[in-house]
Amino acid sequence: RRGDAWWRSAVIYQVYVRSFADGDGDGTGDLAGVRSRLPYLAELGVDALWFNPWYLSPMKDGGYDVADYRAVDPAFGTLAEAEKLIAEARELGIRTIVDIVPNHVSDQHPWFRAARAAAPGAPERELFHFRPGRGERGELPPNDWTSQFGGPAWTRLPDGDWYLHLFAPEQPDLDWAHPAVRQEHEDILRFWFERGVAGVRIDSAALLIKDPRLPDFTEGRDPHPYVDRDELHDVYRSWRRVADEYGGVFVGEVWLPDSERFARYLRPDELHSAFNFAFMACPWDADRLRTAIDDTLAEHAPVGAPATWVLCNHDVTRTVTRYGREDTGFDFATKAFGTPTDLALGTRRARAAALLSLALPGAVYLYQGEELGLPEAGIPVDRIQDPMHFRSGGTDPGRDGCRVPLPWTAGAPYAGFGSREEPWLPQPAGWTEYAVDRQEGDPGSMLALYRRAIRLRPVFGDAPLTWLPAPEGVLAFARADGATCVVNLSDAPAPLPGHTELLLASGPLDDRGRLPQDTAVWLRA
Ligand code: TEU
Repeated sequence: RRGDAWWRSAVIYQVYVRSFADGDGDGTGDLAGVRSRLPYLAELGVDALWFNPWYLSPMKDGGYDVADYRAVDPAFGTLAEAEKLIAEARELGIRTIVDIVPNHVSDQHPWFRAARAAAPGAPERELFHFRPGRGERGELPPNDWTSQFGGPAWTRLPDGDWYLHLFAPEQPDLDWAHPAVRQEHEDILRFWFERGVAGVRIDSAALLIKDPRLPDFTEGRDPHPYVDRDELHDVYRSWRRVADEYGGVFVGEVWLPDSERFARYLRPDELHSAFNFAFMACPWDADRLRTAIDDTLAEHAPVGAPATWVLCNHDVTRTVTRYGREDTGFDFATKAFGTPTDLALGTRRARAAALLSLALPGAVYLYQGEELGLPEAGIPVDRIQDPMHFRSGGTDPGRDGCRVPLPWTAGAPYAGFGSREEPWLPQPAGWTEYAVDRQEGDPGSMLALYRRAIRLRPVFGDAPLTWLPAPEGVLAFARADGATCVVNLSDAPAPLPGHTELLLASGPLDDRGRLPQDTAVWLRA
């Protein structure tokens, strides 16, 4: 791998710390748990770990409500332990990416506590978006914006002022027009780069800047009052200067349907990379996937940024469940709640999708449990923790189903998550089937497939992708030295090119050596 450009083709494993491994047995995953499982991650062959927020937090949104960006939450461990973890991972050749949440803080952050305690109009309130309400007595929110979790994006304090929160009320939005907000975040970046982190994921990266007039959304969306504002680029240019001092890299959570607007963030003086949500949301359909891949490569090439390939994360329905449904794409608006899923079908497709994404040029993000083929778990209503569920008035099950503690050891209590106490989210019946120790002993397991694929992936080199002629419904492309990936999404078995070596297959070929439906192979000329 090219030394300082490791991120251009890395396999990056997302660790949702709360649910990865529990080192102290209290029912919540922690840094001790991660440290104990570093050999597992090294064996899997990943290049870097992206940790969801591990900072001090009241956990109203799984740690995306940060009370202190320079402290590790005691439920997870200590700062000293985080430093040890970063160093130990590095010893194994694994880099660390932390998750910075710049759009909002926790309502328990000292800045918001001070703002709340101050009077309307006080300078402490200028770090946030405080406004008087509308209506005769100010009883109506200042504008019509709604929270991403449902309901109004405004909450009123007893003194009559309202404050803005694009997410939960416990996550007040910062005012990025304030110089102290900018300075603070550059200091936070330095703080973590000084501790050896190699990269930073930027949460909700396109939402930070608001139109200072805070106009009603219905006044018109162009330019949008808080999504993808031009002033953001100025923020990321100065962040980039900080990152460059340390050789650090950014991956932005930039949700934008417009690919030209998206690519504007990926510039040599801004973000190194951003998540490819278009690929994640793409249905399991050959034409749609090919278009998504072509569009991705076309939008990244002119700016010189590597593509990223994402199949799932801690916010969306797990891949095998999604692919087992009739509507296989991910739609934030509907999420296809409750549609029946065929897990055998979903698993077959997820195995093929794993080989597809790992063969594409760019970096691959892998969400913990994806390598085990975990399905979305049903969470009993009285155990749901996600604020999205509560803010939707209970109509949305929320995102906990993809955040269930991992199964490590089939015979152990709580599937070896490590707990004496019951895990913070219940593991469904049958979870032990997916346990790491079981899959390690099974060459046909999802884990075995991921291990082999990640190890073999360098055969594709840095070469660009060339599409090969293929029957309808079949994706076939070549990369370096004749390394080829073929995925069959049609219902007819696909003949494979002759004179090739079969490197890896996501499932068995048929008795005539053809590639069955929902199966992928890697070949070498
Ligand atoms: O998500 C931002 C984001 O785009 C969400 O609004 C997304 O639409 C939502 O999760 C739908 O499922 C990031 C984090 O990934 C998420 O976990 C946090 O809840 C959110 O920011 C607030 O920090």
